[in-house]
Amino acid sequence: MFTHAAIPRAHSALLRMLGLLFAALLVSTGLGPATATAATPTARSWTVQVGQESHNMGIQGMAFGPKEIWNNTGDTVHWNANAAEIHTVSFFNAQTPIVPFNPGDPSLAYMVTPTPDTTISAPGQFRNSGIMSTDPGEVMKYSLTFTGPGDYQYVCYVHGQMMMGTVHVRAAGTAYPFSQQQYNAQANKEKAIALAAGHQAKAHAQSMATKHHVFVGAANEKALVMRFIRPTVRIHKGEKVTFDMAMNHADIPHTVTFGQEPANPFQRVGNPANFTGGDLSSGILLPPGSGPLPSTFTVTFNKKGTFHYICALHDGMGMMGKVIVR
Ligand SMILES: [Cu+2]
Repeated sequence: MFTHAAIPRAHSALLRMLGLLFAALLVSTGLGPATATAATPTARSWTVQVGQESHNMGIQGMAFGPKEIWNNTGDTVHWNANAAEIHTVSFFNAQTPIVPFNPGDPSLAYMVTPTPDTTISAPGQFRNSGIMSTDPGEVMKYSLTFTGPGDYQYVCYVHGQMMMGTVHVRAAGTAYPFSQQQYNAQANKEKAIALAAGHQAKAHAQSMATKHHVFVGAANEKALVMRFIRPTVRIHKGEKVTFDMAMNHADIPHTVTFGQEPANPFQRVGNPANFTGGDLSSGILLPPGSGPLPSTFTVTFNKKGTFHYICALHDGMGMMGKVIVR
């Protein structure tokens, strides 16, 4: 398991970003009433939640809460990280398009690089939060003051078209259609929708899993399940277990890693055809149809014992399991 103490922060952040390679296919609330800012006496500030998660982090939602807000010129919007999963708040344009997230590609560095501006005056201007998460060391809060009217569309580059939002900015003095409390209620609704979608994906995977066929996460267009589905299986010596990405209908990478976690999660370690304990790792697994990397990992257990494993990318969210061999 990676810990913040064991490896440098930048390394950890890179690995977590790698944990979201290709994810592009696919918020508790309430900071109280809006308050006036010093810059403009009548300006207000608004809060939007970024992502949502279940209490145990096993389900990660892919929505802004709320997805749309209406404010006025001079107002400021604060986006608050609301989950361990990484997200961005990105006002994109033709030069900084929404394409599959791959932090390893230098031409996509714009996706993970924060812009220094604190204001935006027209739709089409590029602004980016960088990687947001409740994890220490990542961006917890991102703020922009809107100095011109328009409909500003933004995206989370990590999750692409599945996670978009809009800020509608009108002339100063225009009546506000909703209060922050109403937006908070909308954010709670977004959270409930995302968690329900995650529970549904998990339940479906559970109905298909067997002791010889464990699903490595599950995902749909609203939520990611950061769990092995049947995390504990009991088998006999000489039997196989297949770890399968097939329940991920959104692109998300995972690993199956026994023993020592390799420094590079892409690295394959050990011989899965004859596992008798020690270090064994699948390397990065991707959902079927997501590219050249494998979507399954089959292990033959040739020794009695209890063998613990993790997803090297998401163990911090509790993604781990065990195989008990008798
Ligand atoms: Cu994982």
